[in-house]
Amino acid sequence: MKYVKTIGATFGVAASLVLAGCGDNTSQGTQSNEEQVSISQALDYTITGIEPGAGMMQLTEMALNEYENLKGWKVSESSTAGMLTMLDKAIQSEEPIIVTGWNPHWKFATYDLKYLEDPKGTFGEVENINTIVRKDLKEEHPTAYEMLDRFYWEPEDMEQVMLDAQTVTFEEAAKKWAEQNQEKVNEWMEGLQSVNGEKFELVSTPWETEEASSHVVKFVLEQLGYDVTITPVDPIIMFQAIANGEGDASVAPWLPVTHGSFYEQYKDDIIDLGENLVGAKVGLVVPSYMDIDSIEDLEPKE
Ligand code: PBE
Repeated sequence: MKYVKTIGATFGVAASLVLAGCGDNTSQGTQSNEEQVSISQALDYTITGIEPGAGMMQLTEMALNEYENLKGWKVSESSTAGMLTMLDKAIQSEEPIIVTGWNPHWKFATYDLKYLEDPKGTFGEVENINTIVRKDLKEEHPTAYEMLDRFYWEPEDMEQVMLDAQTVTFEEAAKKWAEQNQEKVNEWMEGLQSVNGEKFELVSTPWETEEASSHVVKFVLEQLGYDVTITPVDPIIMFQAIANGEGDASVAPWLPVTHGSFYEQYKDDIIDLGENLVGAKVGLVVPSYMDIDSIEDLEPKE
Protein backbone atom coordinates (compact mmCIF):
# COMPACT_ATOMS: atom_id res chain seq x y z
CA MET A 1 0.00 0.00 0.00
CA LYS A 2 2.81 2.33 0.94
CA TYR A 3 4.42 1.42 -2.37
CA VAL A 4 1.36 2.45 -4.37
CA LYS A 5 1.25 5.79 -2.60
CA THR A 6 4.87 6.43 -3.50
CA ILE A 7 4.11 5.75 -7.14
CA GLY A 8 1.14 8.13 -7.06
CA ALA A 9 3.23 10.85 -5.49
CA THR A 10 6.00 10.33 -8.01
CA PHE A 11 3.66 10.59 -10.96
CA GLY A 12 1.97 13.64 -9.49
CA VAL A 13 5.21 15.54 -9.15
CA ALA A 14 6.51 14.18 -12.43
CA ALA A 15 3.59 15.76 -14.30
CA SER A 16 4.72 19.19 -13.20
CA LEU A 17 8.25 18.30 -14.24
CA VAL A 18 7.01 17.72 -17.79
CA LEU A 19 5.46 21.19 -17.70
CA ALA A 20 8.64 22.68 -16.33
CA GLY A 21 10.51 20.99 -19.14
CA CYS A 22 8.66 22.94 -21.88
CA GLY A 23 11.03 25.85 -21.74
CA ASP A 24 9.08 28.42 -23.79
CA ASN A 25 7.87 31.66 -22.23
CA THR A 26 4.22 30.73 -22.16
CA SER A 27 4.68 27.62 -20.10
CA GLN A 28 7.11 29.36 -17.80
CA GLY A 29 4.47 32.02 -17.33
CA THR A 30 1.85 29.53 -16.22
CA GLN A 31 4.48 28.05 -13.92
CA SER A 32 5.45 31.14 -12.02
CA ASN A 33 3.92 30.05 -8.69
CA GLU A 34 5.29 26.58 -8.96
CA GLU A 35 8.81 25.66 -7.97
CA GLN A 36 10.86 23.91 -10.62
CA VAL A 37 11.03 20.22 -9.79
CA SER A 38 14.33 18.40 -10.21
CA ILE A 39 14.57 14.84 -11.49
CA SER A 40 15.58 13.68 -8.02
CA GLN A 41 12.50 15.30 -6.48
CA ALA A 42 10.27 13.91 -9.20
CA LEU A 43 11.61 10.45 -8.41
CA ASP A 44 10.93 11.01 -4.73
CA TYR A 45 14.60 9.99 -4.24
CA THR A 46 13.68 6.40 -5.07
CA ILE A 47 15.33 3.82 -7.31
CA THR A 48 12.99 1.11 -8.57
CA GLY A 49 14.47 -2.20 -7.47
CA ILE A 50 13.77 -5.90 -7.97
CA GLU A 51 13.62 -9.00 -5.71
CA PRO A 52 15.14 -8.31 -2.28
CA GLY A 53 17.50 -11.32 -2.57
CA ALA A 54 19.10 -10.13 -5.82
CA GLY A 55 22.78 -9.25 -5.80
CA MET A 56 21.84 -6.00 -7.50
CA MET A 57 19.79 -4.92 -4.50
CA GLN A 58 22.85 -5.29 -2.28
CA LEU A 59 24.95 -3.33 -4.75
CA THR A 60 22.35 -0.59 -4.91
CA GLU A 61 22.28 -0.34 -1.10
CA MET A 62 26.08 -0.07 -1.22
CA ALA A 63 25.82 2.71 -3.79
CA LEU A 64 23.38 4.57 -1.54
CA ASN A 65 26.09 4.51 1.15
CA GLU A 66 29.07 5.20 -1.08
CA TYR A 67 27.73 8.15 -3.10
CA GLU A 68 27.38 11.20 -0.90
CA ASN A 69 24.91 12.70 -3.35
CA LEU A 70 22.58 9.72 -2.79
CA LYS A 71 22.02 10.73 0.82
CA GLY A 72 18.36 10.20 1.70
CA TRP A 73 17.69 7.99 -1.35
CA LYS A 74 16.11 4.56 -1.12
CA VAL A 75 15.63 1.56 -3.36
CA SER A 76 12.15 0.05 -3.50
CA GLU A 77 11.82 -3.73 -3.26
CA SER A 78 9.76 -5.20 -6.03
CA SER A 79 10.09 -8.05 -8.50
CA THR A 80 11.68 -8.10 -11.92
CA ALA A 81 8.21 -8.16 -13.49
CA GLY A 82 7.13 -5.26 -11.27
CA MET A 83 10.21 -3.25 -12.17
CA LEU A 84 9.60 -3.85 -15.88
CA THR A 85 5.97 -2.76 -15.56
CA MET A 86 7.03 0.45 -13.82
CA LEU A 87 9.67 1.05 -16.48
CA ASP A 88 7.14 0.55 -19.26
CA LYS A 89 4.59 2.87 -17.61
CA ALA A 90 7.19 5.58 -17.09
CA ILE A 91 8.36 5.36 -20.70
CA GLN A 92 4.80 5.47 -22.09
CA SER A 93 4.38 8.90 -20.48
CA GLU A 94 8.03 10.04 -20.63
CA GLU A 95 8.28 10.23 -16.86
CA PRO A 96 11.63 9.89 -15.13
CA ILE A 97 12.53 6.52 -13.61
CA ILE A 98 15.73 4.84 -12.40
CA VAL A 99 15.81 1.05 -12.27
CA THR A 100 18.30 -1.58 -11.20
CA GLY A 101 19.16 -2.97 -14.63
CA TRP A 102 21.36 -5.58 -16.25
CA ASN A 103 22.17 -7.24 -19.51
CA PRO A 104 21.79 -9.59 -21.29
CA HIS A 105 18.15 -8.46 -21.14
CA TRP A 106 15.52 -7.71 -23.77
CA LYS A 107 14.65 -4.35 -22.17
CA PHE A 108 17.59 -2.81 -24.07
CA ALA A 109 16.16 -3.99 -27.39
CA THR A 110 12.61 -2.91 -26.49
CA TYR A 111 13.38 0.54 -25.08
CA ASP A 112 15.96 3.25 -25.58
CA LEU A 113 17.88 3.00 -22.30
CA LYS A 114 21.26 3.99 -20.88
CA TYR A 115 23.37 2.97 -17.89
CA LEU A 116 24.17 5.84 -15.56
CA GLU A 117 27.91 6.33 -15.27
CA ASP A 118 29.25 4.91 -12.04
CA PRO A 119 32.46 6.84 -11.23
CA LYS A 120 32.95 4.99 -7.95
CA GLY A 121 32.69 1.62 -9.69
CA THR A 122 30.18 0.23 -7.20
CA PHE A 123 28.49 -1.79 -9.94
CA GLY A 124 31.77 -3.00 -11.45
CA GLU A 125 32.70 -3.02 -15.11
CA VAL A 126 32.18 -6.18 -17.10
CA GLU A 127 30.55 -9.05 -15.24
CA ASN A 128 31.11 -12.75 -15.89
CA ILE A 129 28.74 -15.57 -15.22
CA ASN A 130 30.60 -18.50 -13.66
CA THR A 131 30.04 -22.21 -13.20
CA ILE A 132 30.38 -23.57 -9.68
CA VAL A 133 30.11 -27.19 -8.56
CA ARG A 134 30.14 -29.03 -5.25
CA LYS A 135 33.45 -30.35 -3.97
CA ASP A 136 32.97 -34.07 -4.69
CA LEU A 137 31.38 -33.67 -8.08
CA LYS A 138 34.44 -34.61 -10.11
CA GLU A 139 34.74 -38.00 -8.39
CA GLU A 140 31.02 -38.75 -8.26
CA HIS A 141 29.84 -37.41 -11.63
CA PRO A 142 32.92 -37.11 -13.87
CA THR A 143 30.86 -36.80 -17.04
CA ALA A 144 28.73 -33.92 -15.74
CA TYR A 145 31.82 -32.29 -14.24
CA GLU A 146 33.66 -32.36 -17.54
CA MET A 147 30.67 -31.10 -19.52
CA LEU A 148 30.16 -28.22 -17.07
CA ASP A 149 33.87 -27.41 -17.21
CA ARG A 150 33.58 -27.07 -21.00
CA PHE A 151 30.31 -25.11 -20.99
CA TYR A 152 30.98 -21.64 -22.40
CA TRP A 153 28.87 -19.45 -24.65
CA GLU A 154 28.44 -15.85 -25.77
CA PRO A 155 25.93 -13.20 -24.61
CA GLU A 156 24.31 -13.45 -28.08
CA ASP A 157 23.65 -17.15 -27.50
CA MET A 158 21.96 -16.46 -24.20
CA GLU A 159 19.95 -13.62 -25.76
CA GLN A 160 18.75 -15.94 -28.52
CA VAL A 161 17.33 -18.37 -25.96
CA MET A 162 15.75 -15.53 -23.96
CA LEU A 163 14.19 -14.07 -27.09
CA ASP A 164 12.68 -17.39 -28.19
CA ALA A 165 11.45 -18.00 -24.67
CA GLN A 166 9.13 -15.02 -25.01
CA THR A 167 6.89 -17.21 -27.16
CA VAL A 168 7.79 -20.79 -26.15
CA THR A 169 8.97 -22.34 -22.85
CA PHE A 170 12.63 -22.14 -21.82
CA GLU A 171 12.74 -25.90 -22.23
CA GLU A 172 11.80 -25.59 -25.91
CA ALA A 173 13.91 -22.49 -26.51
CA ALA A 174 16.98 -24.24 -25.07
CA LYS A 175 16.38 -27.33 -27.19
CA LYS A 176 16.03 -25.20 -30.30
CA TRP A 177 19.25 -23.33 -29.53
CA ALA A 178 21.10 -26.62 -28.96
CA GLU A 179 19.84 -28.01 -32.26
CA GLN A 180 20.91 -24.87 -34.10
CA ASN A 181 24.32 -24.88 -32.41
CA GLN A 182 25.11 -28.55 -32.74
CA GLU A 183 28.81 -27.95 -33.21
CA LYS A 184 29.21 -26.17 -29.90
CA VAL A 185 27.07 -28.75 -28.10
CA ASN A 186 29.10 -31.57 -29.64
CA GLU A 187 32.29 -30.01 -28.29
CA TRP A 188 30.80 -29.98 -24.81
CA MET A 189 29.84 -33.66 -25.09
CA GLU A 190 32.71 -35.05 -27.13
CA GLY A 191 34.26 -38.26 -25.79
CA LEU A 192 32.24 -38.23 -22.57
CA GLN A 193 30.92 -41.44 -21.10
CA SER A 194 27.10 -41.46 -20.97
CA VAL A 195 25.36 -42.31 -17.72
CA ASN A 196 22.15 -44.16 -17.03
CA GLY A 197 19.54 -41.85 -15.52
CA GLU A 198 21.66 -40.54 -12.64
CA LYS A 199 19.94 -37.71 -10.83
CA PHE A 200 21.51 -34.27 -11.14
CA GLU A 201 20.50 -31.18 -9.18
CA LEU A 202 21.18 -27.90 -10.98
CA VAL A 203 20.72 -24.90 -8.71
CA SER A 204 19.73 -21.64 -10.38
CA THR A 205 18.27 -18.20 -9.67
CA PRO A 206 14.89 -16.84 -10.78
CA TRP A 207 16.04 -14.57 -13.64
CA GLU A 208 15.62 -15.19 -17.38
CA THR A 209 19.36 -15.13 -18.02
CA GLU A 210 19.71 -18.11 -15.69
CA GLU A 211 16.60 -19.85 -17.00
CA ALA A 212 18.28 -19.74 -20.39
CA SER A 213 21.68 -21.09 -19.32
CA SER A 214 20.29 -23.66 -16.90
CA HIS A 215 17.93 -25.07 -19.50
CA VAL A 216 20.65 -25.37 -22.10
CA VAL A 217 22.90 -27.19 -19.61
CA LYS A 218 19.97 -29.38 -18.56
CA PHE A 219 19.31 -30.31 -22.18
CA VAL A 220 22.93 -31.26 -22.78
CA LEU A 221 23.24 -33.23 -19.53
CA GLU A 222 20.07 -35.09 -20.51
CA GLN A 223 21.68 -36.02 -23.82
CA LEU A 224 24.43 -37.56 -21.70
CA GLY A 225 21.88 -39.61 -19.76
CA TYR A 226 21.31 -37.54 -16.62
CA ASP A 227 17.95 -36.92 -14.98
CA VAL A 228 18.22 -33.17 -14.31
CA THR A 229 16.21 -30.95 -11.98
CA ILE A 230 16.55 -27.15 -11.98
CA THR A 231 15.81 -25.40 -8.68
CA PRO A 232 15.71 -21.59 -8.73
CA VAL A 233 16.56 -19.93 -5.40
CA ASP A 234 17.99 -16.64 -4.11
CA PRO A 235 21.67 -16.15 -5.00
CA ILE A 236 22.88 -16.62 -1.40
CA ILE A 237 20.96 -19.91 -1.14
CA MET A 238 22.45 -21.05 -4.43
CA PHE A 239 25.99 -20.68 -3.04
CA GLN A 240 24.93 -22.31 0.22
CA ALA A 241 23.38 -25.29 -1.58
CA ILE A 242 26.53 -25.97 -3.61
CA ALA A 243 28.72 -25.50 -0.52
CA ASN A 244 26.77 -27.99 1.58
CA GLY A 245 26.34 -30.45 -1.30
CA GLU A 246 22.55 -30.26 -1.56
CA GLY A 247 22.97 -29.06 -5.12
CA ASP A 248 25.44 -30.45 -7.66
CA ALA A 249 26.22 -27.40 -9.76
CA SER A 250 25.15 -23.92 -10.78
CA VAL A 251 25.78 -21.83 -13.88
CA ALA A 252 24.20 -18.73 -12.30
CA PRO A 253 26.78 -16.80 -10.21
CA TRP A 254 27.42 -13.26 -11.49
CA LEU A 255 30.98 -12.16 -10.68
CA PRO A 256 33.16 -10.46 -9.69
CA VAL A 257 30.74 -7.90 -8.28
CA THR A 258 27.04 -8.83 -8.35
CA HIS A 259 27.36 -11.95 -6.19
CA GLY A 260 30.89 -11.14 -5.00
CA SER A 261 30.06 -11.00 -1.30
CA PHE A 262 28.20 -14.34 -1.43
CA TYR A 263 31.11 -15.85 -3.34
CA GLU A 264 33.60 -14.64 -0.72
CA GLN A 265 31.53 -16.25 1.98
CA TYR A 266 31.41 -19.69 0.32
CA LYS A 267 34.45 -19.84 -1.95
CA ASP A 268 36.37 -22.31 0.24
CA ASP A 269 33.54 -24.82 0.14
CA ILE A 270 32.83 -24.82 -3.61
CA ILE A 271 34.77 -25.49 -6.79
CA ASP A 272 34.78 -22.58 -9.23
CA LEU A 273 35.08 -23.80 -12.83
CA GLY A 274 35.43 -20.25 -14.12
CA GLU A 275 33.43 -18.23 -16.61
CA ASN A 276 30.68 -19.69 -18.76
CA LEU A 277 29.90 -16.23 -20.21
CA VAL A 278 31.81 -12.96 -20.38
CA GLY A 279 30.27 -9.58 -21.10
CA ALA A 280 27.33 -9.20 -18.74
CA LYS A 281 26.71 -5.93 -16.92
CA VAL A 282 24.73 -4.50 -14.02
CA GLY A 283 24.01 -0.90 -13.05
CA LEU A 284 21.46 1.84 -12.66
CA VAL A 285 19.50 2.24 -15.86
CA VAL A 286 17.34 5.12 -17.09
CA PRO A 287 15.40 5.92 -20.29
CA SER A 288 17.65 7.81 -22.72
CA TYR A 289 15.33 10.84 -22.70
CA MET A 290 16.33 11.58 -19.10
CA ASP A 291 18.67 14.50 -18.84
CA ILE A 292 21.23 12.84 -16.56
CA ASP A 293 24.25 10.70 -17.41
CA SER A 294 25.88 9.82 -14.12
CA ILE A 295 24.88 8.63 -10.67
CA GLU A 296 26.63 11.80 -9.51
CA ASP A 297 24.04 13.94 -11.37
CA LEU A 298 21.47 12.97 -8.74
CA GLU A 299 20.80 15.27 -5.79
CA PRO A 300 20.76 14.39 -2.11
CA LYS A 301 17.50 14.71 -0.23
CA GLU A 302 17.75 17.83 1.88
N1 PBE B 1 20.40 -10.09 -11.84
C1 PBE B 1 20.29 -10.98 -12.97
C2 PBE B 1 20.72 -11.01 -10.73
C3 PBE B 1 21.64 -11.96 -11.31
C4 PBE B 1 21.13 -12.13 -12.67
C5 PBE B 1 21.50 -9.16 -12.15
C6 PBE B 1 19.15 -9.40 -11.63
C7 PBE B 1 21.09 -10.43 -9.38
O1 PBE B 1 21.37 -11.19 -8.46
O2 PBE B 1 21.07 -9.20 -9.21
